[in-house]
Amino acid sequence: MDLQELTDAIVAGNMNGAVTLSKQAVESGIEPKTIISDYLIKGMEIIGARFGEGKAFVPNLLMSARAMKGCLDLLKPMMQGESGISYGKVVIGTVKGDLHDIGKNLVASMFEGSGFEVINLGINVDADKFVKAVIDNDADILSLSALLTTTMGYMKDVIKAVEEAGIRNNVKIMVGGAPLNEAFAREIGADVYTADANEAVIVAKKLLGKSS
Ligand code: B1M
Repeated sequence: MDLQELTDAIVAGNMNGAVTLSKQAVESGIEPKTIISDYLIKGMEIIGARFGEGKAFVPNLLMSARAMKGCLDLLKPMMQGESGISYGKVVIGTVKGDLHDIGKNLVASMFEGSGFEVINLGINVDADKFVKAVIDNDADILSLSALLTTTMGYMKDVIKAVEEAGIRNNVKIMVGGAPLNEAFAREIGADVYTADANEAVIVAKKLLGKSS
């Protein structure tokens, strides 16, 4: 089958078409992870670039996001990890002021699918809520997401709140999102920056000493 059509359906915001094509791709033996990373994310990148060039608008982004979510809802249950395995607990959320959740949910799904327990706090999460969730769940990892240059700075406030709560040594802090990089992560005192969902899982296991 021609999976370019799936990318096109995401770009066009055609949820039913995208979900049908995702189903067909699974039935033809393509791994859910490959469908997401090679075709769905590509569609979001294309619509994002068009938005940046003034050739697409917020309603287009919303429709593409809805189509992407429909596909992720279908594919996520197919990526569950081996039962009984728990590599650790991850608290994850998109920081205050930021409503983007597709990438963050993808990271959460990959963590779940790889055998982590995930507490997903959603979007627009303030520092106190992150701290409370880490304490209440005795989390091993705090994972922060931001997609806006105007909200990424709030990650520093979250890390400060974690330090002030006296729990900084109990939890590894991972950050991610399109406008971030390693230098920024170092500057705000995070333990690590990862560029995508796959890398996040690999690095998380290393951070907790669960893989070489
Ligand atoms: Co927004 N938006 N948006 N948007 N939006 C961007 C981010 C933008 C780059 C578009 C552009 O101008 N080209 C731009 C930001 C510019 C900037 O900050 N410099 C932008 C803007 C400006 C805005 C608004 C201000 C627009 C407006 O209202 N005028 C507004 C802000 C709202 C707010 O948050 N307060 C806004 C709104 C929206 C929608 C609501 C319409 C919608 C979001 C819907 C939703 O998420 N439910 C939306 C969308 C869809 C986008 C784009 C097109 C796509 C984002 C996405 O889902 N990508 C985006 C352009 C782009 O990124 N190309 C854009 C796919 C996703 C899989 O990738 O999220 O990067 P990503 O996640 C990756 C990695 O970053 C990483 O792994 C993920 C998967 O591999 N990662 C992590 C992410 N979090 C991680 C955490 C980790 C590790 C890795 O922890 C360990």
